[in-house]
Amino acid sequence: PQPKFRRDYQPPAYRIDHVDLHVDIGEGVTRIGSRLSIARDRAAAADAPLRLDGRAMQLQAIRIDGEPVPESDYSVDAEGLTLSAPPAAFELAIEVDVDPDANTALEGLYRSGRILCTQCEAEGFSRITYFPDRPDVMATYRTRIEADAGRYPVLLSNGDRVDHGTLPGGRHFAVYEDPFAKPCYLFAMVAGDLAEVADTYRTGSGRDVALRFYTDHGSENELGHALHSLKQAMAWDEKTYGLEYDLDTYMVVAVGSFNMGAMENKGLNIFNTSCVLASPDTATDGDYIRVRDVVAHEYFHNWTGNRVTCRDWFQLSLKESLTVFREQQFAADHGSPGVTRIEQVRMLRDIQFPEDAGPNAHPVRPESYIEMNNFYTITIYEKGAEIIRMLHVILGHEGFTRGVQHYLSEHDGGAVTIEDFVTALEIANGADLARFRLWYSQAGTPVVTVRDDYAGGRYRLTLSQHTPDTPGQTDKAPLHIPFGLGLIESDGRAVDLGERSLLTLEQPEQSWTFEGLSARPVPSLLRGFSAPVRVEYDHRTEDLAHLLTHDSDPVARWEAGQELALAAMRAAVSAYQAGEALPDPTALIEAVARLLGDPPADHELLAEMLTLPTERRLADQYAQFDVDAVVASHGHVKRQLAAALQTRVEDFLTGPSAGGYRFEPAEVGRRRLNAVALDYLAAGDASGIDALCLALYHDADNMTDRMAALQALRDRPGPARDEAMAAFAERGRGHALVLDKWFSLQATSRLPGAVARVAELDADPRFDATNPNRVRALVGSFARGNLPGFHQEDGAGYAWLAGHIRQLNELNPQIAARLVTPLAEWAQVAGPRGTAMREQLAGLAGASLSPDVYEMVTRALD
Ligand code: DPP
Ligand code: ZN
Repeated sequence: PQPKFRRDYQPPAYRIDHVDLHVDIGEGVTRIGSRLSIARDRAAAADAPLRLDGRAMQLQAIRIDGEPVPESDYSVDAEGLTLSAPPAAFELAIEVDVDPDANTALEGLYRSGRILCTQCEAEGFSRITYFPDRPDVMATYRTRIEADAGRYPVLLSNGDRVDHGTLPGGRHFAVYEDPFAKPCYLFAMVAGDLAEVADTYRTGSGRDVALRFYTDHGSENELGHALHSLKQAMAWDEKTYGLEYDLDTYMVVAVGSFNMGAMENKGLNIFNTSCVLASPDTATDGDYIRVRDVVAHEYFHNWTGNRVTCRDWFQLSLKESLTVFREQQFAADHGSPGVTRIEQVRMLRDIQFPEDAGPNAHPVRPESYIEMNNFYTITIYEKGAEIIRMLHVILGHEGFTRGVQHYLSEHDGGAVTIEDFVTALEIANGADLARFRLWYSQAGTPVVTVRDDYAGGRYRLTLSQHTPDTPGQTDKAPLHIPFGLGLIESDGRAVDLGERSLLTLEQPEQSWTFEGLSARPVPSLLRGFSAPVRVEYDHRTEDLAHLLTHDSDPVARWEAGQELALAAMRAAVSAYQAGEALPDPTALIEAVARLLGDPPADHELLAEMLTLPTERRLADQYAQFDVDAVVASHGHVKRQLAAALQTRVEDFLTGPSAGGYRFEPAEVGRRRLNAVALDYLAAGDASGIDALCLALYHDADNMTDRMAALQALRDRPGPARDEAMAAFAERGRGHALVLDKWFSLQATSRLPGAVARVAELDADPRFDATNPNRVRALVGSFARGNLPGFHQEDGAGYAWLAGHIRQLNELNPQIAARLVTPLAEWAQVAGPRGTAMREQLAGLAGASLSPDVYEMVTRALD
């Protein structure tokens, strides 16, 4: 497979202004007829060929202006069809057959259970018909779907339904028109026997929008939260950005087999059930939050992505990062802003920083790709959103909002670039973002090193920056880094820094001096996590304890606790490697005890502050990490802290809420703190903990409490665990998302024999390799969430994962490619384990691979 390069972009030689689709769903085969209104671009040569992408389809007929095209005028290969010299303006009619039942890649038209549905981003439309599958070809669509009325009573596509009726032979049809020109990746259609839940939203300008949500019969009572969230998102976008919805109908369909979380198809979102269904009995608070935010995310795409889309896929972050940032703003407005931010930072550090330090490091605007699906990464999405957040900080809320509005009005209906976006912000603000642009082109996490000294009332702070080399990129330039700063005095009060609470670091090194201080202040660094960088500073332990008690910035305050814990864990790692007894984390225990003496009022924030850094973050402290030392040290610190805190955390245990489950911040905080308490009590092996968890499991009236009990029991062999797990498996009968949670608990359990256990689950009749959620629950959870299991010393975990990659390479290359990542970290894993991981990759490289897996494997071996 050959890479595509950003620098090779050429505008399309032919425009397609309108697409008329006829989808005739049959038994097995589906016939798709398209009529395309095509015109040659004025800039193109008169003899320019027209290339149409198309895969996994059988061409049945091809006509130009009604006349069959002679075979000499076109050619077909495995990737598409070329018309050698078409007229300047014409109508092209094509008929193809596709087989949705045989489509396990879940791109194009495919079957999920009893539903036929589509997924076209990034390049799935070329599995539906021959078409230039690129986002800068924008057309209006009219779609007619015809199917058996009994099996497929509901027929949906983008836009408004303009016609429908019955046909002979028990069949029926529906016709949809989408008046907005769109790229083909936003095309969608659905056919199935679906339950509908409907509502109405009145826009700010007084238009009524029909909201229609669809799901399999039996789960319609799990749509209320998503519907409510959609209305919140619609109102929020009007209030915050002045953006209204533009069609008369907004449809959402839940499907059980879906590669992504959800898809923002114009007027017809298709969702993974895991991101739309929620009921107290089946979804945790975390799931409720995810559903709310993904529903909002897809809705926000209607402007940032659909009305203004991407010119080419190198610009993917243009729509994703801006939409993720809008989603983050929305989430902060509907929950605890501090906790929302902390969760983002945790994910960035645990997943994006390692990606940026490994073989898959790539700029937020990549220069090349082999398979675009491999670039739906945490770097494009979340690091991209951090870039947008920095723009928000630099330009200020009003300036940023004005800039986004200018961008949308300037480019409405267009397919544009990241450069167009940054330019629009510059114009709307009279700003110069020349250096800032480097964030889009340089990969790797910058390191900001902090030095300070205090003498005679003057405090001097020096920041220097360096971005490490990444594959294909060396000698990076200094970036424009907004650096949030606080200075805390010994009595806990913050020095008023005025404008210098946000420093601008643009040079390799810069210093700032603060005068008139009576004593050395404690620096609160990178407040709000104002830039996606690593901070290196020789923190004094007493400073961190001071910040943990006094910092008014929730992120910096939380971070102080994380740093204290990491320092304790690193000390344990050193002792472990030297063969010495692991030291007690005394400073950490004292600081946490002080925190509990004067805890923040926000229970969710307190729970967050009591949650230790993950093993993955500890591992990320080392260029190469020692698995055994990391696992032992993390466990040691946690057990020690748990033993010391036992009586304190018992106060946080709460029974079931009065009046049933409510998804609201105070209740979420209460349940979260309860879960943290159980976790510590289990880690400290508190007496009676098993019985306590089992009772909570049985008494719980919601999934959050139930999961808290199960998680606390997960690594504790005995009758309580057996009983709770068996009862939970029973609950999973007939509810796929609940069963996924059961699989995930098994996969992440630290009990001995982890690989044998997951291997047994492969053969479990409830495991289904064609369902991405089930694969993520078993294979993904094990490889990403079970450090000691995956890294089992004999290498069996690596071999097991490689086996799944081989199988999925055939079934669903997109999912297979994602599973390569844990093995691709081989260079970061010390000792024979790293070598064994590499051997599995080398073994995969010898097989016949899909482009998706090939790209991931070869990059990891480079
Ligand atoms: N559906 C995915 C998302 O919204 C890809 N666009 O991020
Ligand atoms: Zn998105």
